[in-house]
Amino acid sequence: WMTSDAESGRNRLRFPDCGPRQLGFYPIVDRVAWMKRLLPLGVSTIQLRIKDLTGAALENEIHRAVELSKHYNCRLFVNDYWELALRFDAYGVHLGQEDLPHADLARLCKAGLRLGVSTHCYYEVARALAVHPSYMAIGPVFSTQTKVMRFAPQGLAALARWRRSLGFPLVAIGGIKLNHVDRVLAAGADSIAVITAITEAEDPEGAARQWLQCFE
Ligand code: TZP
Ligand code: MG
Repeated sequence: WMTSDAESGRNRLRFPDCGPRQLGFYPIVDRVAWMKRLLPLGVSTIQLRIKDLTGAALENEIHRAVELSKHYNCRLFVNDYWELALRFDAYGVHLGQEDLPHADLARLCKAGLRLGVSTHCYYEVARALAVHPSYMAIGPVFSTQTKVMRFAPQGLAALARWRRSLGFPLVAIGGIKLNHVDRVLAAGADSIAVITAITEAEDPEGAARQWLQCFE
């Protein structure tokens, strides 16, 4: 979980990769109830992003999510709650830049959890590089109503530039709809993370099936 830097001789964190299966279609949901609908369809990467629970309700939700993810052999990234992810042995954790200083990254890494990090600009990519995450999320690619963003949409050209300079798996996020998939993948994303394209779809299961087909 540590690698020795040849030049400086110092040890550095290195989070595990996500295995040979592409991260692919990567829905982000806020409840186990969503996972119960999506995992049976073959979704193999998912993020549980809870912003409205605390205490026992939060713990229970994350615990059940981890159990369900193991049952379906799905890679579950827990957003924010890295200690609960550790306690329940989740596949991985997804952290924003503001979370990084508060998380015990060495402990997470040593325990073998994967780490995804959000990035929105050059400076944040540079910070993410320092922890050698399992993937980097690049966003927002397009404008999104789902989260108040301090950053303007980066667009496909920026995504393609990041692809040329970064060897990490790249997860594109932000305002991405089914009709964008070909262009986002052509720009070099390994995976596409979406919230409303699924959760606000008239037929979320039908939409998820279509997304999964795009990655086959
Ligand atoms: N981080 C960057 S954009 C975003 C997050 C959490 C929201 C993505 O939601 P949507 O509905 O797919 O635009
Ligand atoms: Mg966060």
